[in-house]
Amino acid sequence: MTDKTPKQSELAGTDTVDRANHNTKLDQLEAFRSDATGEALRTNQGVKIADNQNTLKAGDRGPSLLEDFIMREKITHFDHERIPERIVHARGAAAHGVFQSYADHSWLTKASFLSAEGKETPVFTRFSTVQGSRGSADTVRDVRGFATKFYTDEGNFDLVGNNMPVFFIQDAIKFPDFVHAVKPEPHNEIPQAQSAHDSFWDFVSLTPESAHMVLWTMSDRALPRSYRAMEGFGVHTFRLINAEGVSRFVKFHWKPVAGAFSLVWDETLKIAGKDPDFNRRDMWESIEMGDYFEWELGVQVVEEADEHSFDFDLLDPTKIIPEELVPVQKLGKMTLNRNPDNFFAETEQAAFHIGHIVPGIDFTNDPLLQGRLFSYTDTQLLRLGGPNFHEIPINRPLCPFHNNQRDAFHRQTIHKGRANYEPNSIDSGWPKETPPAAQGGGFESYPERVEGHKIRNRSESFGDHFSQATLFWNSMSAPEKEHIIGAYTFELGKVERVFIRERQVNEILANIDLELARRVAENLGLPVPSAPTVTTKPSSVQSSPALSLMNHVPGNIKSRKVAILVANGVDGAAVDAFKARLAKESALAKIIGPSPAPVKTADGTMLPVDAAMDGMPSVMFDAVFVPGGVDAAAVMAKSGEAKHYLLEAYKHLKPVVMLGAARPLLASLGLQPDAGLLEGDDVDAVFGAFAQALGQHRVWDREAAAEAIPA
Ligand code: HDE
Repeated sequence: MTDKTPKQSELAGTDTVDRANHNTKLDQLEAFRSDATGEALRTNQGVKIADNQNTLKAGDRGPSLLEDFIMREKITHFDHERIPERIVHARGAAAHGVFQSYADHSWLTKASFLSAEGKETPVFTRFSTVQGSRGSADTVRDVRGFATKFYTDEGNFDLVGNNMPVFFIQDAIKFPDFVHAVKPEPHNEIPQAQSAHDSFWDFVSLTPESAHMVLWTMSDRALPRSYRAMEGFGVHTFRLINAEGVSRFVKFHWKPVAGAFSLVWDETLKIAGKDPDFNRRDMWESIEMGDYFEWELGVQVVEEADEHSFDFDLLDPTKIIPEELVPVQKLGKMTLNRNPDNFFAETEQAAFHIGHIVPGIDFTNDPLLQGRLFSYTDTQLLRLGGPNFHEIPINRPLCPFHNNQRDAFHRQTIHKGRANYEPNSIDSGWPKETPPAAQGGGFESYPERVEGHKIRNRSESFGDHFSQATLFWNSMSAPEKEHIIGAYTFELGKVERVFIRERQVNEILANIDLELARRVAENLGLPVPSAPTVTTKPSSVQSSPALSLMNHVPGNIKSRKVAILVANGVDGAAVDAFKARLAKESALAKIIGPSPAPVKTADGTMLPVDAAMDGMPSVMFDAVFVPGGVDAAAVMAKSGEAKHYLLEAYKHLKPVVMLGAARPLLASLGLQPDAGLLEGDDVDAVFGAFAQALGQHRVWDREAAAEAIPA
């Protein structure tokens, strides 16, 4: 490990255009990045290999010889290539980037990465789904992990959160039960990457503390359109501590610069088959194009004196602090701007741990958080093969680290000193402790006063499981409520045991909202509950606008993807004009044809096609544009595939635009007019309305009409 801390300015702000130069800089900073360009093929012992095609044999057709150390080394290494996947969050993708502090936040924390305006810290962020295996599809209904490693100049700080601000359980001891219940069932390992099965609903219907989080997972939050369009949350209450030793409670938030918006359910099912790498690909391709992912880091701050002034317990991880009570204060911005060079070495071997904190940050007694402090190191010991996982390049702090820990599997550091203990005089006492100080001092735990009897008990203040679930429900828009009802109906409809369906409806949903319970019960053909089974004091906040995704739509069309449907005879000028308008708004276009072959425009020019309709179906896009051209419109009018493309986009509430000669095609589809179904003679006539509709993400008013369209 070098003692030289890389300057983030040397890492940041690069893109593919500058990739060669960028990589050269990284190679200088990070000697562990390997580039084989111009290098000979060698064994792991450094011997040059003359023949990588044939095993050593006794004669042309003879048996292979055991002495072939080159073949044996290669096959042995291959046989051991896999490591255990993460027990949860196995499916994920990650990117490098930079965090930049907006200001000197030293009134709040002495953490040095937040100590100055513009201060930059390298980061690595991994997004994940929870339930499925490493090879499962991206777009399943699930919580998304949102884990960020800040390589600060005082050591690594890992913010290991989710895209939902609460959790299913209150105490870590229930985690194995919860995970067993949600994972594929033990007898047949079905279903993959889904919670729609008996054991999950059995557990959550018997565990009322899960009601709030299950409601989030039945909402559109569980179907993100893009990682860039998700909020992130630290979930637990943490402490931030300043140089004077003043501690304040905080909840961490990531606010996406792009806004927050989701896919629709039918779309997610189709994408899971047509492009299982949908979210991963979106992040990879966007970063390669220089279209970076950005979030603002924010905190809700609660003074120590106000710890008990809420109608919930700050230590209870099934509760949010409504943003209407405590606003989110922005601390800085994260930009993910560089893809990993190697998935396994970086994304798969990344070891996040809620216990990786730096001076100025500390824990609270949230019993879920406390249990996590044990789990994350423990899990890496097996997954990454021993206690030296911190030496794997992606996990190494970028600041120096020296101590007297030694040996164990895969040790890489070669210690030069003669003393591996402390105190010592042989090495003049080095490495030495650093007393805590305002800045740059050693880590010091917040001296919270703690006393109590040794008991296994749940605090009474953790006893309300429904008031915030009701708050979430009340904060949803009408379409979002319909989606939640649809999700419960779908999931419980997959539950074979009717008594589990009934328990969820009667003992959980009826306590959240009777109308929700009624609608789901009717859909499932169950008796409708007439009253809650528990009495809940309503939340002090009636409705929280911050909870509805409708209040997070971007309003612009930056980075949105539009399919331009073409065929021979297409109006090439309209294609160009539309693309130019999209480019001006930083939106993206792909030319989609009947096949991958180029098409001939009406004026005889050859127009390259990015993909065929079946190669890039409408579910890959946010909107569809049909440019017109008499011959092209005639081709499409006869094409079932083209009509399906348009109807599917319509069904998924996407803006659909038809120009010129394509307008009769729109009429032939017999769709009910709405603000996202646009037609006109030229691009200028429709573009404003198109951008307006797409800026709202989806045409929500269309939903009832879209139900008539076959899926
Ligand atoms: Fe995790 N969790 N978790 N978790 N978690 C893991 O660590 C665990 C919890 C979260 O991209 C594991 O390295 C326990 C809450 C993320 O690599 C494991 C409990 C939150 C990731 C583990 C929780 C999370 C993990 C599996 C209850 C949101 C993926 C592999 C006490 C605040 C990180 C690994 C990545 C991963 C344990 C609850 C988020 C087994 C015991 C609450 C984002 O250690």
